[in-house]
Amino acid sequence: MKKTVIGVTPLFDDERNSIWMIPGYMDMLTSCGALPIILPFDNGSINEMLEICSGFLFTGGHDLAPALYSEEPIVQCGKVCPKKDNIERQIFEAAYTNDIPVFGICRGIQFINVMLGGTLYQDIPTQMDISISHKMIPPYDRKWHNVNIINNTPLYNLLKTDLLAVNSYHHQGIKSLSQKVLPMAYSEDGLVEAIYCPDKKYIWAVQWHPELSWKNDKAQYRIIENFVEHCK
Ligand SMILES: [Mn+2]
Repeated sequence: MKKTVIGVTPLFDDERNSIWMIPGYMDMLTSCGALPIILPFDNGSINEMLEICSGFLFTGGHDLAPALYSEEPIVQCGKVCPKKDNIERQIFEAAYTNDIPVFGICRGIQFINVMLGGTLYQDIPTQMDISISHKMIPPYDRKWHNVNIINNTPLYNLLKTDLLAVNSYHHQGIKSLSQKVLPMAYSEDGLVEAIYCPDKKYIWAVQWHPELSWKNDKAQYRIIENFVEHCK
């Protein structure tokens, strides 16, 4: 049987002026039987990417440019990457229109929310009254905080649990939720940690990092395996 090809949005290293990738993104997809490919920053090849790829993984990385949700950056906003914002916007719009499966991780959940009209906290510690830290210290394959999974959401139906311990490495998060998505999980301090698009075959995103925990966390592996199954 032919492998399912999944396009992975590129990470960009500003210092080296180079594309790079965290191996976990590739390895977890490979382990689930897919062929992940790192996509280029090539706005002229979106149609070809759609022909080749059965699904797209939106990776972590730089902060989103606040202009994408009509805000000026605050000083605590991190470095942005217009190249990544740009290519991801075009891939997402094409995938959304053509109902191609999409999974978003960390920046990915933030990006999808913003593309569909939502907004972000530019810096959680500055802008939110929070009770837990969302920026864990290594090793990152540990469980760091709990999320409450909402009953009868696709995530609940997949894992059959309403409590999940996850890792957490983010300083931004969803502020206003897009009206085109529904929440699937909240952290105990009220931050949206997982979403899906009810009008699409499969668009899911999580605020945590399965690419760093899938090896020793069966629930995270199952989430990624489920994404790959939907791409077939
Ligand atoms: Mn978190």
